[in-house]
Order: sequence, then C-alpha cells, then structure tokens
Amino acid sequence: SKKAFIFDLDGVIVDTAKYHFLAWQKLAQELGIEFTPEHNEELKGVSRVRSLEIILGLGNLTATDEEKERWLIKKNQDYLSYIENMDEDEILPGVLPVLEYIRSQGHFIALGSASKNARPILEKVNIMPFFDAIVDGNDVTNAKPDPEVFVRAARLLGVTNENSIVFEDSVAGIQAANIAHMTSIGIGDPAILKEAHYHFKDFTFIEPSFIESLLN
Ligand code: G16
Ligand code: MG
Repeated sequence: SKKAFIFDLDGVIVDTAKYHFLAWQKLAQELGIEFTPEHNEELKGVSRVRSLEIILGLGNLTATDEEKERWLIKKNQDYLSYIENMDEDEILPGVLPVLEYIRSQGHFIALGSASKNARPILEKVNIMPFFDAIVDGNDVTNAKPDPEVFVRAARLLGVTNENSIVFEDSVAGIQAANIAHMTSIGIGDPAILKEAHYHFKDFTFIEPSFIESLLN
C-alpha cells in the first residue's frame, strides 16, 4: 500500500532557523533581553507565540496581550524581510534526490510544519509540486509534541499512521511522530534526537535502499 512520507520544513528541507534567530534577536535586543544561539535551540519546532513567551521568560519580562501581539507582528515582518530572497539554493543537501526517489516509487509526500509561512517558503525554493498535502501552522490548534499536524497530513492522503514516515529535526517533532505510531526519522544531532526510530546527520546519508527498507 502507498506510504505517506511527511517532512518537517525548518531544519529538514531548509535552514530557516538562522532567519528566525535574526528576527528574534532583533526583538530581544529592543526589549533589553540577551538572546544567544544556544537559546535559539529551544525555539526549534516551537510555535511563534510560544517562542515569544520563552524569550520574555529569559528576561523575566511580563507583557500585555496587546504588546505581545504587536511584537509578534514585528518579529514576523522582520522574518519575512530576511526570507524574501530565498531560492532553491537554500534547499538542504540531499533533500531533492530523496523527494525524487519517493515520488518515483509512487508514494505520497506531505509537509507537516509548525510554521505559518510554510507555503510561501515552499514556493520560493520551488518545490511545491512535490507535495500531495500540506499541513502547517495555520491548520492546527495543538503544537508538537501533539501529533495533530502529522495525523492531519496522513488523513488528507488517506494513509494510516502506521504507514506514515516522518522526517524531523526537533525533539518535539520526533515525539509527535512516535505518539502517533508513525515511523520517526531524526535529521541532525544524534545526541538530541535519541528518541527517533532512525537517525541521519543529513539527507545525503539517506540511500534509496534505506527508503526501500521502510516500504515492507
Ligand atoms: C518552524 C520553526 C520554529 C518556528 C515555527 C513557527 O517550525 O522550527 O522555530 O517558531 O516554525 O514559524 P512561523 O513564525 O513562521 O509561523 P517547523 O515545524 O517547520 O520546524
Ligand atoms: Mg523543524
């Protein structure tokens, strides 16, 4: 039967984390909060609202809902200005061959991202045509590690959770896949992603034979 290969976006297909970092750092600076690349690790896979709460927590700052709303809009405007000129050169190494192989074998490809900017990013890097289904931050109410984003993607394709395979770079995303009884594949640091069923440093290490081994 057909499988669903579900890809996270940030940290898996493209490295937008560096642009999120720049935009959050700009805001943190204006608020007088120290925000380092190490702090930024905690924001990976985390929703926009939750990310702001974490940053405010770093500075022991409280804010009204109006202020938070204003800062979230500002952060996103800055982020959008940083990603404006993204193109296919920013697709991470090895991703395109894996997408092409999965498609050549007749299986489904889906996106399961926390980002509300996922669609414009897929368009900028010119890979929209690969995707049979897209579920992003605009479609879900529960953030990873809740499996909602991945389960919705599988449902859209009519594939069971057990026949779904998730590529993720965040701990919360691996947990979400595991909770849903999907196969989880961690991309990145093995020390961070130890709960994943399989693990690769990046997509250049994923051979067609590995994808094939998941099909039975
Ligand atoms: C991404 C990033 C997170 C970001 C979130 C929301 O998730 O990893 O750092 O906070 O999306 O993004 P936006 O502000 O664009 O809605 P993912 O799930 O693609 O890794
Ligand atoms: Mg990610």
